[in-house]
Amino acid sequence: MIPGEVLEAFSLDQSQLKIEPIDSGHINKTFKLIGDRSYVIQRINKSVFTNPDLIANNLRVASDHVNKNYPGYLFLSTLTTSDGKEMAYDEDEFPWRLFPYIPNTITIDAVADEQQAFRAAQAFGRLSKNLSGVDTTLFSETIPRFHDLGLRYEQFESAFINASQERKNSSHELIENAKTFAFIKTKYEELIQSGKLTLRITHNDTKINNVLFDADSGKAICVIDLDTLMPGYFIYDLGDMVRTFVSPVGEEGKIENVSFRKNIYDALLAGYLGEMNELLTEDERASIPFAGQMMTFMIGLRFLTDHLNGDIYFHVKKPGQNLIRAANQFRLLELLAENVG
Ligand code: GN1
Ligand code: MG
Repeated sequence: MIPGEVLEAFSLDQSQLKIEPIDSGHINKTFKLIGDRSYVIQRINKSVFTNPDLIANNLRVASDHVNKNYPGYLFLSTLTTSDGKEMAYDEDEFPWRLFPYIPNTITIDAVADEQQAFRAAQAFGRLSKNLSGVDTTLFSETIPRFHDLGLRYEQFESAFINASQERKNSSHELIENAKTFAFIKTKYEELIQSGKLTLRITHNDTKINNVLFDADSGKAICVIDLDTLMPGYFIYDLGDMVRTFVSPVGEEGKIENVSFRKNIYDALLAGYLGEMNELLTEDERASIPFAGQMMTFMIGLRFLTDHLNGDIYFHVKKPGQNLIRAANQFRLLELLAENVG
């Protein structure tokens, strides 16, 4: 499962470790290594992250900044190989990196209550706040134009043009649905062009399962999955929290169980704004209600695009899985349009 040369590079002894896959990501491969000291090891998807050194560079800049300015803050950095590198390459040239496993922590796939929503949103807000003084030009985009909704819409349109008839048929209804929400893309482009949003360092993957909670106290310990920590707009982080916190079921859940929980929305906003409110401009605050719709539309589109493309980007375990995800997201989008704004 994990190439010997990689374990060796990190001076890990396979015979002393139990290896368990961690199944929640759609892009990278992740394993828990259980032993006297436990770790998390991850293989980076090199077709998605075509320049993994950019990730390592961003994380170095970020960790230097927070360690210097906020010494008590837990920023999860990678452990280095025996020759001091952040990544070890296997024979197929996949980069791997190693993290310490933080004992007694858990991740969750759906928010149970307001306190969880508040704590998780506070954790993501604090990361951005602690990075607000850093020079954003020191960071690179690890995936160019990652959250550019205009680009994502174009990718959807060209996937439609190139899709097989079978894939088009199976997603016909969702395609029509997506088109009715195209106004969100227009609104996004106007907002970006207006220059009203400040470029900040954002996490860009603020799903609820990217927060580690203490298993006993339920406190948020730190945020994880920092591959897309890079310049972005606050609506990306806030929006992805809305997308993944407000419904009692995640993006794989049954469509009839998707719902909008106003109390959770309010709690997450309170947690995030408790950290970020003072940094946001008045114009930015005015776009708070747009954030959730924009990100939910974008991720829904990305799942639909991948279905049309033949499931080449997000990991799928069964046929039609991207379609289920997209349908779930478009249902949530309808609910957000009715309830927020
Ligand atoms: C991917 O692999 P994972 O689960 O951390 C994706 C995110 C999506 C998310 C949807 C690099 O994240 O943008 O929001 O799936 N990451 C990348 O669940 O595309
Ligand atoms: Mg991720």
